[in-house]
Amino acid sequence: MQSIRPLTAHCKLANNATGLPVLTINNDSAQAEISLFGAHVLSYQRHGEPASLWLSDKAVLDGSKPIRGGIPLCWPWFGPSPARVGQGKPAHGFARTTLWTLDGVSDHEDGTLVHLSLRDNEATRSLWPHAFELELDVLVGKELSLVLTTRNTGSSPIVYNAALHTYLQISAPEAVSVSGLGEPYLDKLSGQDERQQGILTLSGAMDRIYRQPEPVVRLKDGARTTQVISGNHDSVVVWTPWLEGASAMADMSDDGYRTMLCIEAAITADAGVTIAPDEEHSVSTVIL
Ligand code: TA6
Repeated sequence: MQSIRPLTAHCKLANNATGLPVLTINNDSAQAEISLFGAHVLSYQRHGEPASLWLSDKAVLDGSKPIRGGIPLCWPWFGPSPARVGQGKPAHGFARTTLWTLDGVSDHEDGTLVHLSLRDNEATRSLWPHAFELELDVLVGKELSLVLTTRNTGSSPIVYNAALHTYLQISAPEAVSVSGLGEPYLDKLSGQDERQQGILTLSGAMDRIYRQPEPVVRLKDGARTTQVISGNHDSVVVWTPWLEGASAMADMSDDGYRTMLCIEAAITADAGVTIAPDEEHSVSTVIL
């Protein structure tokens, strides 16, 4: 890290080895790192506990591609670009590969609050021809809380999809189970609609959109339980690439799949969410 600039008693801004600005937070409850490239939470760890988030040991941190791990923000679409946007645009949108503006950091009793924003510009309009203001509020405390707010600053309605694509750290796939996902899901690997029977365990590649999740999804990993509490989403995505997927990715070690599981608060409905001019919509997740 170079040119370190203290912003508050508990937060510093510095450029990483490749020049990307990264916030480092270390307060009474936890430590975390947030890259301004993508408004991407790279790490979060409560003091005295194992890390909550997984970051690939091969993650590319120079701004040349999306970062593998942490919490990428998929916005304003999820997955491949939908027909209404035009095919062939970057997967998961452009929020995760754009440099955001740091609007403010403040220390509070319940943690350190970071406010980041992104407005439309020539580059974003070339991919998505809309006027918008996107804001991310991150609270780093005994819990990690993210609120992603989309504001329509244009004169016609906008439609968006999104995901807070959270990579959770696990000890081993055999050690974990997930509850609170609800029953109906789309299995993206087979393209079939299925129903979850009981709690979810892991035994192979999985890419699922759970369409009626409970507000709290619980990841049990041995004696540890992590709660993912989300709001204003329409689905929860569960993804693990397993060995076959991991070995096909340049930015993940072959055995990387053994220590991560994505549980993502998402807006995945084809219709997305429509926001009228001057209106806004937020989607949120809390890792507890
Ligand atoms: O959230 C699951 C997913 O959409 C998968 O289909 C999988 O490909 C993953 O995200 C990672 O996408 P990325 O573009 O980051 O490689």
